[in-house]
Amino acid sequence: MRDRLRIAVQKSGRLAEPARALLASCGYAWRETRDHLFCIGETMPIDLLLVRDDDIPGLLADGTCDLGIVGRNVLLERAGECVLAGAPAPFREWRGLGFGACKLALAVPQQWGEAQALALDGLRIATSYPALLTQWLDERGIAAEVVTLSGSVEIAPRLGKADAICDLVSSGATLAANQLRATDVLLESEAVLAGPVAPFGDARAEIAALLLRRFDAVLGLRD
Ligand code: PRT
Ligand code: ZN
Repeated sequence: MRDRLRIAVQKSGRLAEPARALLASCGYAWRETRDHLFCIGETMPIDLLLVRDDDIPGLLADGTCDLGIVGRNVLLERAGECVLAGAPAPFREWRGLGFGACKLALAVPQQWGEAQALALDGLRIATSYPALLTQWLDERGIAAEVVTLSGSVEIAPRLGKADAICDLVSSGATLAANQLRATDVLLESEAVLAGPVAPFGDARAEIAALLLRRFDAVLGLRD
């Protein structure tokens, strides 16, 4: 039985500041501990754990954190890994939060013609999202090779490591700088509040409900 809610938030990076701003606009105030990894809530029984975004699904899965603020792309990739391994994901999206918008898109060299861009069979596609890409290819019966890279995906075609890529795009400037163009969008992403599949069975349920009401009020005002 737990009577405080623990939320995992990105420590630094694109979602870190807007996530804290959203929590603050809900009337939530906190103080950081000396290690800068844990924040103790002062106005609500909620504590924050500051982590890398990639760690958030795992922290939800093992119960270290109750909720997390993370990109839908990261959450669904981990969910996809679970499904490919034959197990249901132990977490789900609770709310879209309206910031951190981007697309997971397939991109091909700019000089490719339309027909070539559509014929993905037999090609190597570099990505940091192998589960989402594999699902997408399988749904379409496309037999392409998924090349998993942890970073610098956009440069893979120029290095000869892949023919096409599947990566996050926001402004498109990085694709253009690498002479690539987006063809298909696999996922429309934004930051989401992620939580368990089943409701909490203790005092955390009430705290989570209060936080959700405040999120909804703040997000409603922003629309
Ligand atoms: O350190 P940590 O592991 O926590 O952070 P990180 O470096 O893995 O993540 P971070 O902070 O870069 O991104 C966190 C989340 O922000 C992502 O998971 C997405 O949900 C979201 N997001 C929104 C983006 C972008 N926009 C984005 N543009 N994540 C990455 N990018 C990349 C894009 O792939 C490209 O390489 O930024 C580059 C610039 O994009 P363009 O299209 O504007 O040129
Ligand atoms: Zn990361």
